[in-house]
Amino acid sequence: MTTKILELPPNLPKSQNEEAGASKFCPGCGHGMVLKTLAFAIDELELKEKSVFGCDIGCSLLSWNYMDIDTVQTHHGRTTAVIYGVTRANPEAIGIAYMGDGGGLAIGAQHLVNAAVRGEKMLIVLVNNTNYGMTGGQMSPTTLPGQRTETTPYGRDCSVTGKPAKGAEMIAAIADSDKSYVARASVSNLRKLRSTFKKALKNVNEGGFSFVEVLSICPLNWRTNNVDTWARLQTMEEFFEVKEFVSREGL
Ligand SMILES: Cc1ncc(C[n+]2csc(CCOP(=O)(O)OP(=O)(O)O)c2C)c(N)n1
Ligand code: SF4
Repeated sequence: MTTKILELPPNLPKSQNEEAGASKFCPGCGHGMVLKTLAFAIDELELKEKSVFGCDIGCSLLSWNYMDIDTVQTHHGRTTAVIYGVTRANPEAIGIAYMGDGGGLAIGAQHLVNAAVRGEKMLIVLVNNTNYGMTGGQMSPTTLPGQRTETTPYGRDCSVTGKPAKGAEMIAAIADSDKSYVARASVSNLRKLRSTFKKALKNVNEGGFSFVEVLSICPLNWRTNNVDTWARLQTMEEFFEVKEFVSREGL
């Protein structure tokens, strides 16, 4: 019986690289879930051959060989600019820029704002785990009020740091609503995340700009067990509204 189970092929999307080997993310990390869900959405829309994937610095760079599609790895915060360079050079391409909240909302914020205002033909996936994951868990723009991190050991004090940045709300306010898709989803509901990615990719395939923020988990730096990790994600979902902010008919 055990042998039979071991013989079953893994349920991997075609757009995921089978030869990448064991996941490089920490056990329980949200990045693997987001990437696999994204790969399933690419498969479903048959966009694998047209897609170009860009990963940022941060834990997102661990996806450098994760997708079985053309991939480029860039400097921290610059993935957005590199990917819209790709789609400007090749307007047929589906550009996907994959980054953390630090890459998108701190060091790469200027590119994010300009890509949204100009309606660049691309999908930006911003994985919000409320900290700088790769460098050991410092405060990021999206760290929750009162959240303890390496650089806020007594909890984030918003009277000193300002309030957390709400990426999807900001992009919804500046993006061209005629050609944009803007949403926030969560790794707590992968079925919903997949349909969100599908709408976002369809919008890009039709020449639009898409932004999907995904609320994700970082048990290593949060120092949380399973129960506390999911409780933290629930707190995030209360603070960061999970919904579609901008959409259009036909997606
Ligand atoms: C120009 C530059 N500044 C700082 C760093 C150091 N650095 C590497 S990863 C990182 C934080 C990444 O956090 P985030 O973008 O939120 O992604 P995560 O690791 O959480 O997925 C920083 C500050 C760098 N690589 N390059
Ligand atoms: S540090 Fe956090 S975000 Fe990075 S791989 Fe580990 S769990 Fe994932």
